[in-house]
Amino acid sequence: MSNFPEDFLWGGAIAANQAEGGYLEDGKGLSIADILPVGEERIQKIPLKLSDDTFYPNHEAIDFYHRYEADIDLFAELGLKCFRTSIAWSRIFPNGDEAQPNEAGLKYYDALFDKLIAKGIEPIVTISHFETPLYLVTTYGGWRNRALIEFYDRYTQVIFERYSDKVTYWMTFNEINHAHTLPLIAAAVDVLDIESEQKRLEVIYQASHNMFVASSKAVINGKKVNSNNQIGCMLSLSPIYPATCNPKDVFESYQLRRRSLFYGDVQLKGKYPTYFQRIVDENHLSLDIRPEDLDIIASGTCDYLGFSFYRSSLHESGMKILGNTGGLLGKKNPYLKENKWGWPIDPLALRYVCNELTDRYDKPLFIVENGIGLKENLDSKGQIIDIERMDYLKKHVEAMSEAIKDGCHILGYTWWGPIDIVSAGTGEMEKRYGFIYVDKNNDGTGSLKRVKKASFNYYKQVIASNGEAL
Ligand code: BGP
Repeated sequence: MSNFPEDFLWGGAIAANQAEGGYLEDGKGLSIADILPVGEERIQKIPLKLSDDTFYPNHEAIDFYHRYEADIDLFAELGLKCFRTSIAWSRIFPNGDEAQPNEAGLKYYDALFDKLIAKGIEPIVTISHFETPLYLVTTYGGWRNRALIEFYDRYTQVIFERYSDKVTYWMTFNEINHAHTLPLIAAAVDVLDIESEQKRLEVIYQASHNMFVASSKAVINGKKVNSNNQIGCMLSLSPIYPATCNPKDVFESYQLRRRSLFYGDVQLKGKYPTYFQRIVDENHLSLDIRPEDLDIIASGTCDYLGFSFYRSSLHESGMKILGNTGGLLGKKNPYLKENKWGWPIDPLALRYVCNELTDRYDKPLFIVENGIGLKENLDSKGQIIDIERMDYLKKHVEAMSEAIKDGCHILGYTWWGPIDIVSAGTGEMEKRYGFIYVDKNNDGTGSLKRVKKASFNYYKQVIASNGEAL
C-alpha cells in the first residue's frame, strides 16, 4: 500500500524564462534572464543590456511559448497531476512600472492554464522566478528600492484577480535565499561593483526586506481575492554538512544554514529571528525597516514552504563561500557520487531536510524542484536510456516516502524540467533534466523535436502507482 496521500501532487516544474522563448513577443519587455550570458560569466559583472555579439539561448529556449499545447499533451500522457511554471512578469508589465497590464501577456497565461486544466493538470504558479523586468533594475536599482513593493503589488493584484479561479497554489519568489549567492538573479540587485562587504550586505538585506514585505502583501491580497488561495514561499534548501567534527566546522555550517533558513524564518514565522540583530550590529547595517512593514510581515505569513532540493554540500570553516543555483558549493564529499557539474547525489539528505523543516516550521512542505542534470544525446537507435535519472528519481521518491512516514506533511513533488530546458546556472541546453528530450543544442541549432526518454515511462509508472512501483 502506498503511503503517499491520495491527493499527492505529482508533477513537473519549469520557469517561463528557461522554456518559453518568445522573449520579445506580444509586447513582452526584457527581463534579467534575457541579458545573462552563458557559462561562468553569468554570475560575474555583466552589462545590463543586450549585446550584439552574445548568443542568448533562452531567447528561443525550447519555444514553449508556441509549442505548449503539444508539450502539455505529453505531460498528460506522463500522468502529471500538476505543473509548476512561472508567469514572466515582463509579459504582464513589460517595464514593471506601468499603470496598466499588457493584455496579450495575460491572454497567453489564460490559454496555458486552460490547456493544463483541460488535460486534468493543476497549474501551480511561481510569481517571480529570476525574471524581474530589466527596467526595474536599470531605472530603480532592483529590490533595494522600496518602489518595487508597489510594482510587485500591482502585478500580483492583476494575476490574482485574473487567475484565482484556475490556480490555487502560488509561490511569491523563487529561491529567495539566493539573494546572497546570486544577488542579481534572485533579488535584482547588481552588487558586484560594491567593494565594501558592509555595503554589499546592506543592499542584500535591504532588498530581502523589501521582498519580504512584498511577499506578505501578496499573501494578504491573494487571500482577499480568493480565500482558497494557498500562497507559499520558495527556498533553495540543500543541507550543509560540516566537513569534520571540528566544532568550528559544525558551528560555521550551522551559521551558513541559518543564512538560508533566515528567509523561511521571516516568511513562515512572520518576524525577524532573534539572531538577526547581531548580523545587523556586527556589520553596521543601516536598514530601512519600518514598524508598518513588520505588521505586514506578521499578518502575511506563507501557507506552506516550497523548496528545491538537488544535493547536499560540505563546509569547512574558513572556506570561501561560492554561489551556485543548487545552493552552496562546498568540499567534495567522499561518500557521494556526483553528476558532471559536481553536484553530489544524496537522497538521504532529502529526508533530512524534510524532517529539519517540519521540526522548525510545522507547516506543509512542497518539494517543487528535484532532479538530475545530465549531458545526453540520442543513441544510434534515436533513443535515450537514462538509467541514472531513473535511479535518482527512485531513490529520492523512496527518501520522500520515508519522510512522510517520519510525519512530514508533504503536499507534492514537482520534478525539475520534465522536458529539457535551458539551465539557470549555465544558460546552456546541455544540462538536461527532462523525461522528454528536446533536439536543441547550445549554439541554438536543432529541430526542437521532442523525444521521450526511457525515464518517461518510469515516472509515468511512479505516478500511476502513487509512488508504489519504484
Ligand atoms: C534552481 C532554479 C531553477 C533551475 C534549477 C536547476 O536553482 O530555481 O531555475 O534551473 O535550480 O539548476 P540548473 O539549471 O543550474 O541546473
